Amino acid sequence: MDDLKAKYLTLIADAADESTLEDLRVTAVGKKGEISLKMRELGKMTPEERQVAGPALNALKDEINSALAAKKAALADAALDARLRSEWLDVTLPARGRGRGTIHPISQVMEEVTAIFGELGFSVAEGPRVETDWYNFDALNIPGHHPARAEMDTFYMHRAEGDDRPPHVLRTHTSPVQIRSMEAMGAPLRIICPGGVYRADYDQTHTPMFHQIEGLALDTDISMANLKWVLEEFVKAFFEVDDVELRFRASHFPFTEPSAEVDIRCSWEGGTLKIGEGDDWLEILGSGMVHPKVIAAGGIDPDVYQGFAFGMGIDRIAMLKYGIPDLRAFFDSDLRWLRHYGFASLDVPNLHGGLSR
Ligand code: 2U9
Repeated sequence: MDDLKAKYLTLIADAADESTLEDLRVTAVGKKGEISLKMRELGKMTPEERQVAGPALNALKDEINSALAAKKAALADAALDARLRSEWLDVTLPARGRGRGTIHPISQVMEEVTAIFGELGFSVAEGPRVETDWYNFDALNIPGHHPARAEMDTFYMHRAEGDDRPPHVLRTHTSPVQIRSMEAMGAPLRIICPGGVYRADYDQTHTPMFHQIEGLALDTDISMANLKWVLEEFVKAFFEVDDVELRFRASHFPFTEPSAEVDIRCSWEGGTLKIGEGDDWLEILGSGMVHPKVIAAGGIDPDVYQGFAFGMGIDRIAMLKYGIPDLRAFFDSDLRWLRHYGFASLDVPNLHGGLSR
């Protein structure tokens, strides 16, 4: 028994890895191992012999099991030490320039527009992208039968079987945010609402998700003249030009009356766009005086308050300002495109430091 003990304790001490250790466990104390076989021989012994050999074999088995457990723990410690030595990271090293991210042109333009309207006293309001049809349509004077409801190529959400309520929609414009803001804050109110909107449309100039910024100003003495001045200030600041001519063309939207589409004077000489000079006109946004029914839908008295609203596509004005030819590339996540058209992450746009630098 002393020989057995010496043999196994030496083998265990010399085991180099866990699988050798497991093999040793099987040969020594496994079901058909050497110690187990010896234990089976106890039956053939005299009671006196058994009284001596039995406890001695049990003690040997315990001792070998403890040695196995201790060696297993020591091997695991050594393996962890080796891993810690090989897998190290110097957190004081400078970041790698190659993987530096950029600000997407849509985010950049949203920041620019927000900075401009911030200076003009507008604050930013946000709301849900999944809307009820009341906030997205009815409150904006677009009732069930209205053609605009079909024209907007709405994405409808699925309702459970037997649930007869009208389905939720993916908002087709950011206008429901203005209704929610009117309800929450009342008048007077000056807000802009930037964000993603959804329409089931896909071709060279349309993507199923795109971005808008809409604005709303409500007070007791607001007219189209205020709208015109605000939009002129915006266009000059956004396109970074000293002067620009705006053209208001009569139009029609359900939520504004009167309504106007706004063009800016420009030239396209040699394929490059110049804002503020030339003989061409470029449509950049839609606008108007908020329809009294819409003011009432927001819980505000239209006999006391009136105001203007406008809306523009961020993706479109980003393409115009930064000479981006294809709308669909905005959503391709192509790293080469993002590095080319992206903006440095720490250059937050502001009017004093230059919007786009
Ligand atoms: C409320 C009241 C009025 C927002 C407006 C437009 C005109 C407009 C389009 C521009 C390009 C959408 O992205 S686009 O296709 N928008 O022409 N939007 S007035 O009027 C509102 C909004 C909310 C409560």
